Amino acid sequence: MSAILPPPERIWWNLPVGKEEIVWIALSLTWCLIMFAMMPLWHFYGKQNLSNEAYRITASQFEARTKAMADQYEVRTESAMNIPVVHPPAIGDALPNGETSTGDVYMLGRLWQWWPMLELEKDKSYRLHLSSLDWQHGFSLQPININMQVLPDYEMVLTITPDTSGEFTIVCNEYCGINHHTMLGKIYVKE
Ligand SMILES: [Cu+2]
Repeated sequence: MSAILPPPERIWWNLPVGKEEIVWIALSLTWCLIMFAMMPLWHFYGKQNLSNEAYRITASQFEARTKAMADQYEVRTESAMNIPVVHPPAIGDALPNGETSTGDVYMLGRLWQWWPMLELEKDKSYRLHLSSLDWQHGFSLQPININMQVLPDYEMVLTITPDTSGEFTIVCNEYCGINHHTMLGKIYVKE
């Protein structure tokens, strides 16, 4: 049989299916169903999902809250870029007015910086609020690899408990313009 002859008269879907083909279809269908079931299972048992919440907020509201926190809890500035380093109280810490802290800490993304820098304490919990003042940025905490999309008009709140002390760098991992590669931030975790 060659390609210059017309195809044989036959109805292909009435022909018997080869055994190998049936085996492959059964294998791929089984794998498909396993993967499908893993999506909800892994959501609950994989522990890779961040415990985050999202709220609507305007850029000016978020900027005002971030600035208020930075003004209140600034401990020093980093000489190179003059960015304040802020040491806010954690969830449950006693405040000077006798109340306990809700541990709300703020960090904003904008062209092209993460502001301010945070100094947190190991094994204490915080509610980290993230938003953007202009357009989309990506919060990527290195080297432990926490990733969040940071969008204007939305405030993402992550409940975090740093369990390792040291210096953690935040890089922007959503391309945001000519100085995207310089958009670096810092979180210090003290013992
Ligand atoms: Cu960015």
